[in-house]
Parts: sequence; C-alpha cells; structure tokens
Amino acid sequence: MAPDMLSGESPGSGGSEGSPGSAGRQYLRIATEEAFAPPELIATWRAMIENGSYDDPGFVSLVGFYTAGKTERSKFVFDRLQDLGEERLADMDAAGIDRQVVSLTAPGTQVLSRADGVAMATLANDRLADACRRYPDRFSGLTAIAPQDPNAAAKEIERGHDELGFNGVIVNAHTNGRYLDDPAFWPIFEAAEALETPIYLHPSTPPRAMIGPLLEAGLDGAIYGFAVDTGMHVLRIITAGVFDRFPGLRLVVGHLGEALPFWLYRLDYMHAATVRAQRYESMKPIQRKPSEYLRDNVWVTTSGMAWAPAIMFCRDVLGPDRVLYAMDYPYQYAPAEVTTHESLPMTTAAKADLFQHNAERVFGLRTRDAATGQ
Ligand code: 1DF
Ligand code: MN
Repeated sequence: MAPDMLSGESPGSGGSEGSPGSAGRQYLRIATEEAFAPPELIATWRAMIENGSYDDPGFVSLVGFYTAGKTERSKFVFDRLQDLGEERLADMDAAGIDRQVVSLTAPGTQVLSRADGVAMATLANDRLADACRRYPDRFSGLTAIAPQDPNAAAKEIERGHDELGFNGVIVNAHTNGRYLDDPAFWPIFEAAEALETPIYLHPSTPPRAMIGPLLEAGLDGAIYGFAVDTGMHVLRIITAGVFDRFPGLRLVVGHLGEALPFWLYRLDYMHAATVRAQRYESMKPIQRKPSEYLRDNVWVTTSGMAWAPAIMFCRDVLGPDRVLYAMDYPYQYAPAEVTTHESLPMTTAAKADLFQHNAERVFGLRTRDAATGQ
C-alpha cells in the first residue's frame, strides 16, 4: 500500500474473546461502499478521454484525473480498483476489514452507449462474481447495470440476484444527465422491489447542466459536487412519488446520506408549503413527508465521513438501525478511520450494528453468527 495512505495506529488487532471478526472482535467489520473496475472498463474510459469521444465535463474532470496517473493517489487508486485478489485482501487485513461489499466504481457503465453499457455491466458482474466465489468469506457484490437500457438493467438485476448471488444493485448517479425519477427508469425499481434487493445510489460528478460553477472552483468531485448531485437525486426520487409507487424499495446512500439528514426539518416544511401553493407541476402531493421516506426507505453509510458528531447525529435522527459502516476503498483507504469508528461513544452492541448487523439486514448478507458459528 502507499505509505501516505496510512496514518495513525493500525486497527487490525482488537480484544481477545470468542470472535466472528479477526483478532477476537465481537463483531465483523463489513465495509459497504468498496469500489472495483475491470481493466476493460478502465481501458474503455482511457480511450474515451484520449480520443475525445465523450466530452462530458464531469467525466473528463474525474476520469481524466485518474487515467492520467501522474500522482501517487491516482496510481494507487487505479491499481487497487483493478485488483480483486491479494492486494485488496492485504489492504483489508491491514485495516482490519473482514468483508467488503464490492461495487463497480463511478461512473461505471453509465457513460457508455446503450449496447456497450449493457455488455460492460455483464462483464463486470461476471468478474465480480468470480471474486466472490473465490473469497466467499471476504467479498460480497452488488449488481452493476446500464440504466440507459432499463429493461436490460432489470434483467441484469435478476441475474445478479438469482444466479450470481449478489446482495443489491449499484447505480452511479445520473445517466447522461437523466435521473431515476424519470419513469423510463422504473423497470429498475420494479425489479429491485420485487426481489427485495436494495439499490446503492452512489455519486459521480454532476452533469453538464449543473457542473459549471462547481468545476470552476475545483468543487465538482468528492469534496462536494458528488453530494450536491446525489443528494438532489435522492430528493427527486422522493418528491416524484417513487416510494409511493414502490413502497418496498430500499435505497442505500453513502457519505451519511449526502447531507440530507441535516435537512430533514427544512425539507418537510418547504415541501409542504410548496405543494400547498401548487407552485410546480413537478411537485405534486405525495403520501408522506420527505423525512418519513428518508427514515423508512433509505439507509446511509459512513463512507468518507469518519467524524463522530456527524455519525452520531445521523444515528439520532434516522435511527441506529439505519447507519452502516463503509470505507470507500480504494478512494479513502485510511485505516486510522476504522479506529475513529471504533472510538465512537457507543456500546459494543451498537457498534456491532454499525459494523455488521445493519449491513447484513439491508443487503441480506448471510455471514457466520458469532455464537453458533453457523
Ligand atoms: C472519489 C471518491 C471517487 C469517491 C469515487 O469514485 C468515489 C474521488 C469515482 O475522491 O475522486 O466513489 N467517494 O465515494 O468518495
Ligand atoms: Mn465511493
């Protein structure tokens, strides 16, 4: 691993009593927003950057940076994204991570043509399924899709669930500036709801229509632009009434819900006022308050947000069963942040929920029970 990725003590070791986790921890550490990319996708992106065939400014900013490979960070990230074996496992061991829920990194297939996107999603899923079969105690997977072909995406969700043993679906933000509240995408929601499998709505750079002032200031990426776009994406899904139509649908949102938990009060107040005023054709009455969908249909992960006040706040306003651990490997491979999570002012049982049980419940993971070993 790159030495500058490490700071502070290694959290790998722990207590010493009867244990599901390494080194006698009372619980497993399951990291839930962990990225990979097949070399074929990296090569395709690289060609798109080099021949200028896709000039979306967010794509060029994000993928252009990583494919240029000029910095320690970009080299480390692109190297580790492509590994689903020894290097990744060694990094997990060094950080004390028992299991990764692995998903295709942003922007995934969503910048490709329909046909290329569908083929690439299939390839990525086959590759990830191989790794999960090779290391069943270390990796679980989410199904990659190409939303630009919603019916093929729905079929791939079924294949991922029924044949590949995956535990959810990954969608990497908007698809060419189109958001999932558009009914054209609803076969995706229909499939996920029917199979009771969650959709992880992961960010990417904002689309052309939004990115201007963010990009100008260097704020389009993970520092802030990701959250602006994906937080809005979640709100569009809520206000369009998607959860009224698909009440069993579950979304998982990273980065502590892309700041939405902090907005619950204002969202409810202003949504009610706006609906009452009949100000927008696009904002019709829905059955519940925005905060109710955010509490009942949405789970949040701590990816990139290893900060006690924010994590405790989210547990407080969403419920302790709604917040789950994530590292965001390899983008934020910071083993010291595992220690930060371990130091949260919480009981061991609450930490077991944060690190293990909440993830098992929302993704339907079957991992060995501490007491019975089953
Ligand atoms: C970055 C961060 C890139 C995250 C990611 O995928 C990503 C980054 C392209 O720092 O450029 O998943 N993240 O979730 O924070
Ligand atoms: Mn991420």
